[in-house]
Amino acid sequence: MTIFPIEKIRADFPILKEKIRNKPLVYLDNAATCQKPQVVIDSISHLYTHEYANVHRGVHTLSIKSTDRYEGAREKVKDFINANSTKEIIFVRGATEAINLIASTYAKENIKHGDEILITAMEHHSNIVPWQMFCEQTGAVLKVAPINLQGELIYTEFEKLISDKTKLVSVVHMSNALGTINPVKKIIAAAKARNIPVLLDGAQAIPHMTVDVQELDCDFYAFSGHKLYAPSGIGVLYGKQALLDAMPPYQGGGDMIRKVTFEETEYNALPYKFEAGTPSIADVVGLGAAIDYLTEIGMDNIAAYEAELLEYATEKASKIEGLRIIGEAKDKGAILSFVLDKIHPHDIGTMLDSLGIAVRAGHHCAMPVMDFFEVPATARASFAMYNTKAEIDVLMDGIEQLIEVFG
Ligand code: 7TS
Repeated sequence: MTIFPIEKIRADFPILKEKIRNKPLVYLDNAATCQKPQVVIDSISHLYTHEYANVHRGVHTLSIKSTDRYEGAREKVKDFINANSTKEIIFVRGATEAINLIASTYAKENIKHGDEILITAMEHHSNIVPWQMFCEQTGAVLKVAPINLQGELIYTEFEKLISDKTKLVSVVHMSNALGTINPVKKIIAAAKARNIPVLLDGAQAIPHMTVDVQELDCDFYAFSGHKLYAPSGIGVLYGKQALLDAMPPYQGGGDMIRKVTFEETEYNALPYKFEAGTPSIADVVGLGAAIDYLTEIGMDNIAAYEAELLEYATEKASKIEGLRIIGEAKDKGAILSFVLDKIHPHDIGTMLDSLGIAVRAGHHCAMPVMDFFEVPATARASFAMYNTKAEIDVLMDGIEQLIEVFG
């Protein structure tokens, strides 16, 4: 077994040296967004210092350099998720925009009144609300596959909900509120058997495991850069080329056209057809740098290390009296959502902050999950590859202190 280079990795993230309230920062809010390694910060600074200009527009040296960097990052994303072609990699603002893009292009073209869109009960709001809006506008129907008390999809119920009316399956790969990793291969196979396209919301899965879109055989895959050690404001929509080719454009403007007259406009080829306007150039370059960094460490190594962290945290948390873990799926990523008897999650969050520990307290943009578990909110510790067992000890000691004082 390779030894995970945790000390080196920690040293690569400057913010981890910060003190919060005079305590060493223990950053456990990685599901909301994770911190950035120096190489990512430097890549942005380098671009702005030496190579910055607009992309796809100029013949001048800086524009060529900037375009090379930008398109080079697209190549890196393609390799990272094993897409077939860079034409299948669309840069967007994040997972939210990727899903909204599908709702306003693919869905608009292919899903009509009475047709059904199938999601699960553990979705983030960004994979619920765009479909509700779409259904309101078109008369399509949103179907929701239920979960069990462990926070797992009840697969048999999911299967029963697939019918000839289903025109899109859109499910989360890994839940942000529960940590559950869905049986996406099974889901995709079941949908494929009826020729139904599948969109995976990979916002949480992407930083924690190897994602191979060809092996998965999903039709669309959405993720955000900022949860993948890359800048905020950039994300990716992967789509199979044939589907993307057939879809109408998303936004109109510069770069997405080949020819414009007042009578008609001819759209650009993929992937530019979906990238209207000046993109977030430096953030794309930062995403490329993050991918290089992660590739060097190896996603499988990261997954193995984080599995150890989760196991350690779960074992310790299970021993704390009055602590209830929300989300106990067999297949689970590095997220520990919990509630404490008598202490509101927001108070947990505030009090842990006074110890230098950052966790998220709230509904995690998954209010239906909170309703299902009959809790107003949870406290959530979400781990990244730079976290350690020693930090988990600090968290657990902090929780014990809270219980002692307020429980
Ligand atoms: N899907 C999932 C599963 C998510 O966890 C999130 C963000 C999104 C979609 C939306 O991503 P965005 O980058 O477009 O905002 N999740 C969280 C979270 O758990 N806490 O803050 C944001």
